[in-house]
Amino acid sequence: MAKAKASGPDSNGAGTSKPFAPRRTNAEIAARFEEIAKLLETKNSNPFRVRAYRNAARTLQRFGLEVCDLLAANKTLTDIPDIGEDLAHHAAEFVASGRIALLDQLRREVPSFVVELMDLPGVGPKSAMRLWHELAIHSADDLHRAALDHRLRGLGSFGLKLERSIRTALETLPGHGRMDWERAKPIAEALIGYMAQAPGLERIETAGSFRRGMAKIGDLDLLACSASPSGIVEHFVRFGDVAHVFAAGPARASVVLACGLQVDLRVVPAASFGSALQYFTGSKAHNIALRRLAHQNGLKLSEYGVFRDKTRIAGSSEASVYAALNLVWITPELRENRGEIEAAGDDLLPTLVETRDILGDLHLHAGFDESEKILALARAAKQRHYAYIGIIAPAETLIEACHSDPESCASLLKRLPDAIEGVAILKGVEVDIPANGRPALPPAIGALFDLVIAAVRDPMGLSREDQTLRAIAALDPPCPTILSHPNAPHAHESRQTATYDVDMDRIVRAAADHDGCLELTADPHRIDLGESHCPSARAQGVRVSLSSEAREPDHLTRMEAAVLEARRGWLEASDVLNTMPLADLRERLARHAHEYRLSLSDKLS
Ligand code: DGT
Ligand code: CA
Ligand code: CA
Repeated sequence: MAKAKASGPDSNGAGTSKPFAPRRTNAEIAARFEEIAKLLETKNSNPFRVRAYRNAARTLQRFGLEVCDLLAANKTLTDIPDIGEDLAHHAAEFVASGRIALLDQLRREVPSFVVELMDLPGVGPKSAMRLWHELAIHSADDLHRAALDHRLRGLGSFGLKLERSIRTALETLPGHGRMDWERAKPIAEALIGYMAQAPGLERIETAGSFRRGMAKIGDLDLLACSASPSGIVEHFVRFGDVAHVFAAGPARASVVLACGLQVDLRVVPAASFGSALQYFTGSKAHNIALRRLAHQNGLKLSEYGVFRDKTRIAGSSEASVYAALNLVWITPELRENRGEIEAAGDDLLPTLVETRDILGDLHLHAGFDESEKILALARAAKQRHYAYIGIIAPAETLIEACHSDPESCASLLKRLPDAIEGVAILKGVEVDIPANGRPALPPAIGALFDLVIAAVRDPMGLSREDQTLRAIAALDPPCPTILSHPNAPHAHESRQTATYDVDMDRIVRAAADHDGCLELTADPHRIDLGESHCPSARAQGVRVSLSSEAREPDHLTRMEAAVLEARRGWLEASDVLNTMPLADLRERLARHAHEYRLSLSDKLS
C-alpha cells in the first residue's frame, strides 16, 4: 500500500492554495469502472468494452500503487496492466474532478435501481431492464412482492426460474437477510396496532432480537396472550401486508410480509405468558445460561414456566421467572450472556441510558449558510426536548467558502445564531482523517469552533496497524473533540464496502489517554462504535457521543436506535457525552478548545 507523501494532498495544507483537494483512491476509481460496466451492459454494449472496464476495475483494486500518486509524479497510467488510453483518461478525469463524464451520462440514461436489481442473485442486465419495463419493478421489495404474487412467471422461463428461487429464498432464509431495527420498528408497531383488534386478545408483545434492540433483526417474533388462540392466529394471517403464509397451526403462525420480513406469532395462555416472553425474547445464549442456573437450583425452566418437580412456581410474568432464580429482572437489551446473569444475581446491573436522558444531538449535518434547514433541524430538536444541537459543516466546503482565512471564517460563524427556538446551537466542523492521521484543519480555523468531529473515511484498505495508528494520531492533542466512525464499515457511494479493520481496544485506550470522545451514530448504513466496544469505553471513562448524523429533520428519530445500541453496550447516562447539561458540556468542549489554542500559540511562537 502506498503511503501518502508528506507533501501530498493528505498533509496539513494550511497556507497552500488547494489545501483540501480530496485524495481519490484506486478503490473509488474501480467502483466507478464497475458501475460503468454494469450500465453499459444494460444498454447492450459491446461485451469487449464491458469487459475492459471490469478487468480494469479488478486490476486497480489489487494494484500496489495509487493512481493519484502516479499522476502527481507525472507517470503514465497506460503502463498499468488493463489500462488503455480511454480508461487512463477516465481515471485521470476522476482524480482531477471527482467525476467521469461518461458515467454521469450513463447514470442519466439508466435509473440507479436497475443497477441495484442487478446486484440480486439471478438478475442480469437484460432481466433487470425487462423487470423495469414490463413489470415496473423498482426495488428488491417490488421484486419480492411480484415473486410472491406469481407475477414473474409472465416473463417466460427466466421469470419462472427467478420466481422460484426468490420464493425459496424467502421461505427458507428467515426474513431473507437481516433488516435494520429502525426499518422494522414501524412494521412492528403497525402489526401490534392491528393485532390489538383481534377478538379475545389479552396482551401482545414483541420478542426475539427486535425486543433486545439488535441493530439488525433476522425475523420479527410476536407473542400474544389469549384463551382462544385460533381466532388470534386467523386474525394475524389476514394482516394486509402478508404476502405469504407458510405455517399456520392452532396457536402459532409464520408469515412473510411483502417487504420480505418474516413474522412469527405464538399465542400462549396467561399462566405461562411471562416464561414464554422470556424464552422467545432470548437470546439463545442467555436462555441456555439461565436454564443451567435453574438446574443448579434444582428447578426446571422452560417456555411454560419455572417448575420445582411438577409444580409451576413462576411463569405469569417475566419478573416472576427471574425472581424464582434469585435474579432481578434483566432488561432485554442485556440478554446476551455477557455477564448480565451474574450481575443480576449480585443486583449490580447498570442503570442504562434512556432516550429521555439525551439532552442534545451533536452531529447534525448542515452548511452554516443553510438557515432554513438549520431552523427545521432546531424545530425537530425542540420537539424532542433537546437543549442543544451541534450543527456540523464539512471542513472542505467551509474552508473553501472562507478561502482558508480565519477572520472570514469567524464572521461566517457569527452569522449563525447561538440559539434557535430556545435550542442552543453548537458550531462544529467535520474533518476527514487522512492516512497520516493528522486532520488537515488549519489550527487557527479549528480553534473557532465549539467542537471538531474527526471522521475516518477514505482511504480504506490500509493495514490494520496503519488504520489503527491513523485513528490514534487523530486523537493526539490538539485533538478533535469527537472521533467519529472509529469502527465504521464505511458504505461507499458506490455501495461497495471496503475492508476496514482496526484495533478498537487501542483506539479506546488512546481516547482515554487524550480525554477524547468516541461517537456512536445510528445512521443505518454505518453502525460504527458498536455495542461490543461500548463496555471498554465505559470501563476506561471515555464518553460516547450518541448521534443521529441527521441530514434532515426526520432523521433525528434515529437517536432511538443509537440509544438501543448504547444500552446493548451497557452504557449508563453518565457514560454518554450528550446527556451532559449544556453548561457542563460547554466547559468540557472549551477544555479541548483551550488545548487547541495552546498548541496553536506553540506553533506561532
Ligand atoms: P433473529 O431472528 O435471527 O434476529 O434472532 P432471534 O434471537 O430473534 O432468534 P429467533 O427468531 O430464531 O428465536 C427467537 C427466540 O427464541 C430466541 O432469541 C431464543 C428462543 N430460541 C429459539 N431457538 C432456541 C433454542 O434452540 N434454544 C433456546 N434456548 N432458545 C431458543
Ligand atoms: Ca427473531
Ligand atoms: Ca423467529
